[in-house]
Amino acid sequence: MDAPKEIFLKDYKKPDYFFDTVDLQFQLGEEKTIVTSKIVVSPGVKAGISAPLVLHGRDLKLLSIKVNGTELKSEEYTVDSRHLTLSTPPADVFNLEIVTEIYPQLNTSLEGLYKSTGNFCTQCEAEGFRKITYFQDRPDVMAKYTCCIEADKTLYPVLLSNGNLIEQGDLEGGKHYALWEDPFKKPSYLFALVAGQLDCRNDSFVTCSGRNVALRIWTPEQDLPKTAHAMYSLKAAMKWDEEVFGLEYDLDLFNIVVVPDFNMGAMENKSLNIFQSRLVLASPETATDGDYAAILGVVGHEYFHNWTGNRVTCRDWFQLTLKEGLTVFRDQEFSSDLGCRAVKRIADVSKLRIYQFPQDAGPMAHPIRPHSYIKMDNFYTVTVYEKGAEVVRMYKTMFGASGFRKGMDLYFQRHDGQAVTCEDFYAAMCDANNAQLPNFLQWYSQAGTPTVKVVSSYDPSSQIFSLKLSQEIPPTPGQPVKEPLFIPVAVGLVDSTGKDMPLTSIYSDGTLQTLSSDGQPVFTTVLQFKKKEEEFIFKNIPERPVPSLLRGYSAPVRLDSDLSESDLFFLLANDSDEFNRWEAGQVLARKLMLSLVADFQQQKTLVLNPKFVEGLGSILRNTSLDKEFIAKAITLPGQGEIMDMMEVADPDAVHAVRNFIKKELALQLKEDLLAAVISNRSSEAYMFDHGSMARRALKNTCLAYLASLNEPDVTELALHEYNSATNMTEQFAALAALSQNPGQARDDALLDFYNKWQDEYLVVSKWFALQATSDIPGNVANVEKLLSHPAFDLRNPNKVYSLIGGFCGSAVNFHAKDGSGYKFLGEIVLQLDKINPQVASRMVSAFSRWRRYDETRQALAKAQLEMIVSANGLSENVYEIASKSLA
Ligand code: 0A1
Ligand code: ZN
Repeated sequence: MDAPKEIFLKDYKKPDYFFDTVDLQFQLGEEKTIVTSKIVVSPGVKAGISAPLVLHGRDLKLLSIKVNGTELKSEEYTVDSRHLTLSTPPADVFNLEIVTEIYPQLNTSLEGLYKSTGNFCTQCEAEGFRKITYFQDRPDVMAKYTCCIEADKTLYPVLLSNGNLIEQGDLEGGKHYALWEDPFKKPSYLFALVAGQLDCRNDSFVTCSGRNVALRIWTPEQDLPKTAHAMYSLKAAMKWDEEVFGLEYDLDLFNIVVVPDFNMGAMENKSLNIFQSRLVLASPETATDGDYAAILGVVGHEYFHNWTGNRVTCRDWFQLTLKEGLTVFRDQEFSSDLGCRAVKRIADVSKLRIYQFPQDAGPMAHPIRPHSYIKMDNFYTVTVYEKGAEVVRMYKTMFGASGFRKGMDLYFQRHDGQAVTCEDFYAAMCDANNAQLPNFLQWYSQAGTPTVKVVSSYDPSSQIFSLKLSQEIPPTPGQPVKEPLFIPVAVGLVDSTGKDMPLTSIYSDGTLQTLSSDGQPVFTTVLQFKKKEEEFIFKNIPERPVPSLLRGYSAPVRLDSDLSESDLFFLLANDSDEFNRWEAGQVLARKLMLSLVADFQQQKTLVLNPKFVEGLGSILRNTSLDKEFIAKAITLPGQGEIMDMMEVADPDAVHAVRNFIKKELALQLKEDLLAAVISNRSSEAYMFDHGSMARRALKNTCLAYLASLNEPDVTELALHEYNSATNMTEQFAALAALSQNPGQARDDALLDFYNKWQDEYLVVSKWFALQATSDIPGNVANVEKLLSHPAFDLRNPNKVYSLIGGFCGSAVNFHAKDGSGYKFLGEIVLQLDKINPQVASRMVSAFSRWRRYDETRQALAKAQLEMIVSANGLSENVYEIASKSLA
């Protein structure tokens, strides 16, 4: 390995040269592919000084290089393993022509041009274009592209690239070609090419200005019936973006291609999105409600990138959250508008807590805009994406829907066709609203989850209610000291009957703010909390309220309030803010679980607080509540969330306690749970609508509780649900219920399921994941066995994420005290790294929190990390994660 080099945001420099047009020609072959790239280069501001032109390139064989038609002499350029440098390029606009040879059929990294099930496809974000040809492979170099593809006509009947098809025809020797032209300037990471045997679902969309857009989803013929939901999602996304943001699609063609082998979820290449199969293909029989929802969200996400990412892109990769945070925010809003807002918000916040909070508290903690990286691929993180989306959401919370829209309009007006920074987005938002958000930009540069502490007091004689807020941001690697952040805290005050009190004014920081200017009472107000400590005073409050704090989760912080247990039960039963109603239950559950964990560690007998059982029972029986909300409200916080709150994470104790509570609830609420399962059966055909999904969610959650009892009547019930299910959502939930407990019923069900679905590789992936995540004792051996199952393939990322990624998510088995889980992962990471560094690096991340555990586990995990960093020929991807984890 060349010495890994760290790249810093502060070192950003504008490119010395710009590329006006890029004409690419691909001669695709079985042994080799020849790429000819003709670029019109114009010198930047330094014109005349003629700085060297440095092009990126990796794993390329250079065949020829010409400037203005003349082959360069060997002393006019240098080539090393990463660059091609022209020492003295012409001072004026010139033509550069480079011919390279590449070997896509050998490319298992799935980056650049590679083959997936016999078809050619590309993945260029972040820095994959340099594996296709020598180029200034950076997002601030935007050019107009044409792409001519030549290939065997029988093997590769379909030839696709970005933009419009200009010309196609036959060539000698059974070959054919297609010429594509993209009229929009784009950075190289948005380039794409696909060639192969594919069929398509055809549809169309008429845009708000009346233009007809052809929509095509490409996949092998047998999967076409499974593309209906993705097509529905695409059309819904196109319409939504017009209605909510006034953004219209800008070409006459939009393609989505499905590939089984793909490192990430999907990619927003201009007019040629590429998706991994799981995020497009669905039928009621083979995909769950979760899959359907993911498809809607991701199809939306990639489509929304057309404006937020493609038309306006990032100046450099440090700005990634500019496009990703914003686009995640947009897809979250899209899914909320099409489904149920409260339930979606709960799901998104849960994801943030389960995955992002631990990252932000560990060795890989980084701001949503990192300051440095070794491999950019390692920074497509939950921090950049999900915390980034929370930062965008805060603008909307501050400026309201119409103020946010004004900010977006100004952003496009100013920056269409440009590569810009997070400051540009901030400026558009503030300028459009004639406002400033002091300390807000700190969210972009400071890592770590802030804790907001709230102390409340009420004085009946003056009818004043006060909230004292303070904020604390823990130190993170490289950032020992933190500045205060601007934190919008949405607050409502609930009276003793459970109603929101009207809020007339707030007093803070020496100023009085009158609420409700148009005479309408205000029930939720947003406190602008921007100092280390601040007090907010509410006047004319006739009785002591229960404050409902951080409504809708208005900022990505940990809240530490002085609400009592009875306040929380009161909010669980009454809060008008559905998110906070759920949250009250979660806070109670977290407190309860932590105190039971302490009891468990001291070998005390575990006893469940009857008020908690009663609280959840009354939610379960409350027929006026949304069923999916009920399902979420009765679900306990995950094991990871609790471990994350402990001084020393104890997976065995957390596992035991969570199981104890589950069982106890199932025992005490058995009648209600049974009733919910039975009354939520349905013989209707599968529908992807909120009502049906909510029904299934509640039924499946209740069945999972019941299964924890491991009683014959419940096993009977689960078996009945399994056999009578007509859709994967219910069938898989029943299988999961049956497989909770080791034994014959489990083994039989798993075998039956595999036999039924062995020809559906996406379903087989679920089957892998279910077994991998299992908490049954000694599961390491099972997972090891599954590695050599004929359906498993280390080269397919989706299968790796299901089996190995799934395993790393299981608290008890991955963290097995004998170190067998760690050893298993250590060995696999090294094997994977030879095949696909990006995937290996995602897997090695499971070790990064090793310091959170007891000494025995620490030593075992550390040994694996040390073994990994010292391995020969390690990729930069894995090196970065492993070495930072050890630092
Ligand atoms: N931009 C895509 C995700 C993506 C990122 C990196 C990739 O390769 C390293 C591939 C895809 C999105 O946000 O959907
Ligand atoms: Zn994205």
